[in-house]
Amino acid sequence: MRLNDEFELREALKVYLILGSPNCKHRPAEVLKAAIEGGITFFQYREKGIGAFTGSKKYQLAKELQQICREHHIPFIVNDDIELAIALGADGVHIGQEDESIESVRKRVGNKIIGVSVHSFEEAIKAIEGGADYFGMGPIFPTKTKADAKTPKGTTLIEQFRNWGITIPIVGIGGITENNAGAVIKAGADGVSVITAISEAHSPKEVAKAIRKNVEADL
Ligand code: TZP
Ligand code: MG
Repeated sequence: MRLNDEFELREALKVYLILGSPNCKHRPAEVLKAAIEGGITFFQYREKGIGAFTGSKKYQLAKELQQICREHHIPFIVNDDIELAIALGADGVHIGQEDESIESVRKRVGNKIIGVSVHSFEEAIKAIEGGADYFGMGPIFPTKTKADAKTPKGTTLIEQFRNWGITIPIVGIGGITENNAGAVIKAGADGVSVITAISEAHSPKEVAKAIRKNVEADL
């Protein structure tokens, strides 16, 4: 799948699940399948944290999750690991400010999706000039999932970006649940990125469904 049309990408970003083996109480494949049934629209494989897989275990899990995404026409992208994304023929990558430059990643992945985490106006301009396809912005709310996460900033920066005329697709991230997803969309985001609200849910399907409903209601 290749999603380079900005409007298609914007649509696809509505309910954006991120996970890797450290985030799941149940098998990641089962969580992903349930979340797809519930209505997620985008998936990022992010293998980070205590006990994170490396090497062939990481590759095998990525491949399994990619296959599930393919069967359901859900874009599959990889966090940070550009080599893995290329080896798998993933739909794209998501990178942070500490990773390789966007220009250099673009040379390696061609016209695949490149998502970039941004936290300020300066980072945003640089990322747009570098050719980012969408922004991840957060943490919006407090999160325990990312050890080195910055202080939660709420939805203000997203609102400011929209007021400044920045139109690039944006997903909010950090502490997002079915109860606060609507506020992120109202602020101007095109979608919400969620890890634990879905990955640790008793029913990933029901939570994904509720988030999708609340996102659609405020779009
Ligand atoms: N980047 C900013 S916050 C975050 C990442 C990867 C973690 C989000 O996880 P959760 O469980 O949805 O708060
Ligand atoms: Mg990174």
